[in-house]
Parts: sequence; structure tokens; C-alpha cells
Amino acid sequence: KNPGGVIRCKAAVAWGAGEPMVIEEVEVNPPQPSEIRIKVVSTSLCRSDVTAWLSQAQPPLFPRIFGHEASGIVESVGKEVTEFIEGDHVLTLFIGECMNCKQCVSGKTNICQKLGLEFKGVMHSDQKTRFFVNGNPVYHYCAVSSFSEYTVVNSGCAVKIDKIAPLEKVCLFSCGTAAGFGAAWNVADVSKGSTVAIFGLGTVGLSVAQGAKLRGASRIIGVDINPEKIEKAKAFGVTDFINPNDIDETVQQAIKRITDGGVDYSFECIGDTEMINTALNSCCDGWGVTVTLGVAKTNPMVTCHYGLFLTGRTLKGSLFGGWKPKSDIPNLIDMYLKEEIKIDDLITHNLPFNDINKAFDLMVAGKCLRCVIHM
Ligand code: COD
Ligand code: ZN
Repeated sequence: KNPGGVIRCKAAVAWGAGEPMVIEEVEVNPPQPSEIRIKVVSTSLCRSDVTAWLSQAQPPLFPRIFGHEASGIVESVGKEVTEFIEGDHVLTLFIGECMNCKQCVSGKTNICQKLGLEFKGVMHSDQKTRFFVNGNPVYHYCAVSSFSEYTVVNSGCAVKIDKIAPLEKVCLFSCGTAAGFGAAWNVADVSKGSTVAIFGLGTVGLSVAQGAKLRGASRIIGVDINPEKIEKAKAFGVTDFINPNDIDETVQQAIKRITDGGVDYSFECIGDTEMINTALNSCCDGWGVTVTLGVAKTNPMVTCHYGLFLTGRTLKGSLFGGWKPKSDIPNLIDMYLKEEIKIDDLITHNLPFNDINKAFDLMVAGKCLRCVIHM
């Protein structure tokens, strides 16, 4: 530990697209005035880390430190930061909340103008990195980069949480679980007795199911090509399972048939933009709502027939389940501590930091929900 100075520590550095991470000694700069430096405690692997790691997007942002679903302890704070002190327990946020911009004060959205998704691999404040390996900069991911023993984030990109909350578990609220739960809870605002279809039963899809179930949905149809997903899905509230490879009709036909014309709400949790079309077609005329949560794995363009909208459907986008992270995440943690929401069953693997590549392998192979990496 070295408050105010450079910290040398271990980080998992990805040197190229799809190349295994290498645990390197990195230098972590001190936090700038509006930033905090965090000792990462636990960090889970999310599909979007894998998507970005495999991406052939140009220009390539390597070497890079991935990871954005994390819990940790504040190690030091920049001189303008009043919200945090050393020792605070925090979750990192891949979309921050500055609390001052037009969008933050609107009360209508969780998408901050200043601290939105960071795509360029640098920090929001000065477009530079805080990590160096052998004197050369290492790119960030989503301005979080939690696959490092220490990381620096904007103070708007972390939220203080109750010290009672188990850091080795609640890191899941930092992205996938909150994103899925909120998509059902806030974005769709699922109503009692309604019908729901969820495309993709990973951590995000199962968290949608949990949210929909708590809202009293009467039927929750889960769609996944991996038959191993059924068991867990039932435990999270999925009532009907459709494997597209096992049916003689299209998925939308099957869903329309069993729900008398389509579901009230459908959710795209695969990251496949073509599936948005299927999800819209699986909704009912008149009021059907499709919510997108996925980060597109390949083609980001959405194509669908305008007639779907003419007959009253709505397509809604969402990021982080519509939660305003600073105000809403502590409440979610509270619900977890009161056992109103469950996340423990989403953790299928716990791995030491040195085994981080195993987490990537498991997710690519579809063999895990969340792998939590313990630093
Ligand atoms: N048909 C049916 N199911 C499929 C298909 C298909 N063609 N392809 C894949 N699936 C299934 C897989 O078998 C798997 O069970 C599921 O879809 C996807 O789950 P995971 O475990 O790979 O991924 P998740 O749940 O961690 O996340 C998936 C998202 C695509 C939603 C991902 O983009 C995401 O994490 N988004 C939400 C969080 C967020 O907002 N991130 C933004 C910045 S990080
Ligand atoms: Zn994520």
C-alpha cells in the first residue's frame, strides 16, 4: 500500500484479442482529483468482458485490463473527493452517476452524460490510462478494469455499500444481476399475472426471471439453446423452457401458441441483434414490450418489420436495468441481505486470481453462470 504514490501490483493483462491473460506486474497511478483507488476484493466475469476480449474492432485496444463487475475497499481518494474515505466498501460502476448533468438531474434516466459507457479504454476525466506495464500504458475496460489487485475509478463510478454485505458475492450487483433484475423491475415494469419470454438464460436472463417472478408474472418462458440451463432456470422462476433446436416450429410460433397470441414482455439477453426481431415477434399485438439488455456480440444493426410497431409493440433499450447506481444499488444490496433477492445460486465457480483464464474458458464453453475471481 502506498497512499498518494504509484502502486505496483498484479494485474491480468490481455495482450491481444482472444489471447489468454498474462498476470503481469503493473504500475497503478494515484487517483486524480475526482477519482478513487480501490483494492479489488472480488470480481466476477461477465459476458461483455468476453465479448470485448474477442472483439476484432479497430483500432485494437491492447494491452488491456478487463473486468467491470467488482467489489473492493477504497485505498486512497483524490483531493476533490468528499464522498468516500479510505476503508469504505464499494462496488464499481461501468456507468457512473455524476449527479449534476442534465440527464442525471432529469429523474428520467440512469444514463449519465459525463460518465456513460467508456469505449476507448481510457479514463473519462483526461482520456489517459492509470495503468502501466514496463512504462507503457495499458488500456482500461469500461473505466473499471477490475482484473487487477488495485484499480482507479472516477468517484462517480463507484457506490458505497454496507460493510455487512459479503464482498465475495455482492460483486454480482455491479453489472449482470442488477441489469437483468432492473430490466424486469424498472424498464418493463412487469405487472402481476403477465406473461414473459426471456431469450438467453445466463446470469442476466435468470436475473430478469427473478425480477419478473417477484412482480408476480404468471408464466415465464425461457429460451436457450443450451439444455443444461433448464435446471437453474426453474429455480429462478422460469415455468416453460424452449430449446429452439428441439422444436418443429419457430420460437415465435411456439410462444404465440402457448400464450394465445404472444407474451406481454420479452427480453433479449443473448447479445444477438437478430434475436431482437424474434423477441418482438413473440410479443402480443397492442401492448407487447421487448426490452434489450444485450451487448451485441457481432452485427450491431437491428432489422425488423415496422408492422410490428404499427400493431402497438414497443422496443425499449436499457443499460444496467435502469438503476441509478448511487441511489439504487444500496437498496438492492439491502434486499439481498433481507433474502428478498438471491444471487448465491448464480455463482457457479469461485477461482483464485491466478486462474482467471479458466473463467474465460468456462464462459466461452457455456459451462458457468458467474465465476467469481478472488484477488
Ligand atoms: N438462442 C438461444 N439462446 C442462446 C443463443 C441462441 N441463438 N445463443 C446463446 N444463447 C444463450 C447461451 O446458451 C447462454 O445461456 C445465454 O444465451 C447467454 O448467457 P451468458 O452467460 O453468455 O451471458 P450473460 O447472461 O452474462 O450476459 C449476456 C448479455 C448478452 C446480456 C451481455 O451483453 C450482458 O452482460 N449485458 C448486460 C449487462 C450490461 O449492460 N453490460 C454493458 C456493459 S458491460
Ligand atoms: Zn457486465
